[in-house]
Amino acid sequence: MSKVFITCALPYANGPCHLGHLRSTYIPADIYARYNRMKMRDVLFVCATDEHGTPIAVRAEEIGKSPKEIADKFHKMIKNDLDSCDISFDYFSRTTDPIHYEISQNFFLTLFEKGFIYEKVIKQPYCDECKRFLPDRYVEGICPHCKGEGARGDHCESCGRHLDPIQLEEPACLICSSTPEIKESKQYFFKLSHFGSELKEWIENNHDLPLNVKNYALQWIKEGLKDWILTRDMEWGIPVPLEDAVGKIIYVWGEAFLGYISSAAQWSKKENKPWEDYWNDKAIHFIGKDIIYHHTIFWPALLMGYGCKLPANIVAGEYLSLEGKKMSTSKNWVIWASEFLEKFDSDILRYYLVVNAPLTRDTDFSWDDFQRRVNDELADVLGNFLHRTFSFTGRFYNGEIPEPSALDEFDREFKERIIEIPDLVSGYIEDFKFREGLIEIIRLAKFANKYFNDKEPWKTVNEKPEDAANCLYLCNQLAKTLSVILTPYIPVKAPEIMEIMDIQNFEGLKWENAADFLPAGHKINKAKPLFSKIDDLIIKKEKEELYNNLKDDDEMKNIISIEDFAKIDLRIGEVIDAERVEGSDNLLKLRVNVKEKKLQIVAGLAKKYSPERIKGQKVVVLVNLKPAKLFGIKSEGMILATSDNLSVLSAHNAEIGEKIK
Ligand code: B3M
Ligand code: ZN
Repeated sequence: MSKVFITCALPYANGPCHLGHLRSTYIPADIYARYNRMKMRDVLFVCATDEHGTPIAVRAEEIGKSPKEIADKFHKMIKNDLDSCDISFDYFSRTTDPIHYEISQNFFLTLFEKGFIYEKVIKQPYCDECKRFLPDRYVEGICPHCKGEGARGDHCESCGRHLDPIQLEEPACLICSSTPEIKESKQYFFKLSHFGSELKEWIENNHDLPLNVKNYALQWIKEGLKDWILTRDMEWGIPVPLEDAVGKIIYVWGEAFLGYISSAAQWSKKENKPWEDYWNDKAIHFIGKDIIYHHTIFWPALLMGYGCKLPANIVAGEYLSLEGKKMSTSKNWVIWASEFLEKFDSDILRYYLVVNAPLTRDTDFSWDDFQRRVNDELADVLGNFLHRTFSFTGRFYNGEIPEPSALDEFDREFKERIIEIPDLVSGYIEDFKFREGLIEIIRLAKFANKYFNDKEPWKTVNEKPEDAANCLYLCNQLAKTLSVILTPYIPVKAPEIMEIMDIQNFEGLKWENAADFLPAGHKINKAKPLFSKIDDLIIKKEKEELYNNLKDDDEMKNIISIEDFAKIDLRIGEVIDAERVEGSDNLLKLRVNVKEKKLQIVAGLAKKYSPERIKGQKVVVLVNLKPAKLFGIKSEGMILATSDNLSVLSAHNAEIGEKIK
């Protein structure tokens, strides 16, 4: 039996789970794990809470508790959240477990002995007020790469790059806000730079890696890899297992990955099966997109150094926004898993978060859209199909699946589609296209409703009973097939369908048998509604609560009326002339023809567009912007472009001067 080792990124034990975590990582991984079990593969699905690192230490300091107390509390909460969402881990551990310490220290030592970890005295920010070095999150400043504000000592949220704390511009101590001085300290470094070409080859030749993951990874390798500092001067963490490293701990990212292994090792001990067999067969990491760097570069390099098989794949889910705005836990613009799951079934959440968008795209949670999908798709399409099938069977056939006779063309088409659906869905799931699989299922349920309507069994049951019997025979078969292939997606409701159909032993149901037909005469139980609609009032209440809890309503004040929008005069313009602004590597001076007039616009596009490249392009221009001077040059409008990678919004098919509204 082939084996699969499946992991989810380890949640930091400094806060509960919200819908974003569930969407990007835990639900997709769980679908995959459940599906693989149904394919009769031997699955080991593990996770743990990540309990070290400065976020937890900082939080502990802020509220006057010990980091372990915080970790204890959130480990419990997170475990609860994931259980409530039916994430079917085989083992869920913690990085404060003694086994994890042992495995991490041994891993560190091996790399040290192999020469992939070396000592170096470096300059580090030191806070004279707090009398200590400021690792990672203890210092904040401006990212040297993207100039993003609030970058942390180890990582920039805006551009996703790994940082060195002394690279930060305008650094400040997070605890006391004073400007740190720079002091020397001995640290241990991992020779990441040594692995550049090996990593490149591995990534390029891994054809299973999803494109979003691959592209990020290659882009970083292109920028060149620098050695990673692997230790910190702080208390909370796993001590560096070397005699002359007193007071130093292993950097959280230097041990967190081993949580995958230490969690599996505990499972091994319990089950008396070697986790190594699973790892060596096929390991798949499910993560959020913010840690692609860590999983495609840093972790594989550590494994190469250690001399261990690399993961087979890394699947990265992108972000979830909320009602069109970035989630923010500090502003309370967030939906916590526990609160949501107290009020709604986990299955409808799983359904919505999967069907909403492909994993490789950012998407939005909106209460209205959630209601619409649940009501239209789960209740009206899927629920309705199942309910009418079961009630009709109960009413007209005494609950027994009727005997079919000669099928007509429509029946045969329907039958074909029932037989084909498990493979179709399976193909998508194997490719991590969970949404596409689900959409095929709903599409077939829609088709089944149409089939039922067109066949009118309520009429033919008297007039042409063999037609009605064929119809109900096939509808019951589809219901059965759906109950199997929906199991990875909605693991609570799918068994309920099986219960109604009196299918025994659903725990052991195999994917391969999903489209095996039940015999005519098989007796089903009484129908009961499976998916109910969500009332408008409930959604209204949830929305009110969300907006009322928003801590910072500044952004809401930013909402503009249609009248405000009407003031914005956007036109299509053509860049007729372009030159660099002397003394600036950012700015271009452009002449833009918007038909009525020609505007001079100074635009910060030079990092992406040369004058030659922008010239002749049709662009979107804000023409009624109050003129301003940039670098002493008058600018009479603004070119619309994305803020991060400066892609100018183009408008090939529009006419120059056209108004946008
Ligand atoms: N604890 C959480 C995150 O950055 C972090 C993941 C560790 S995975 C080894 O999303
Ligand atoms: Zn940055």
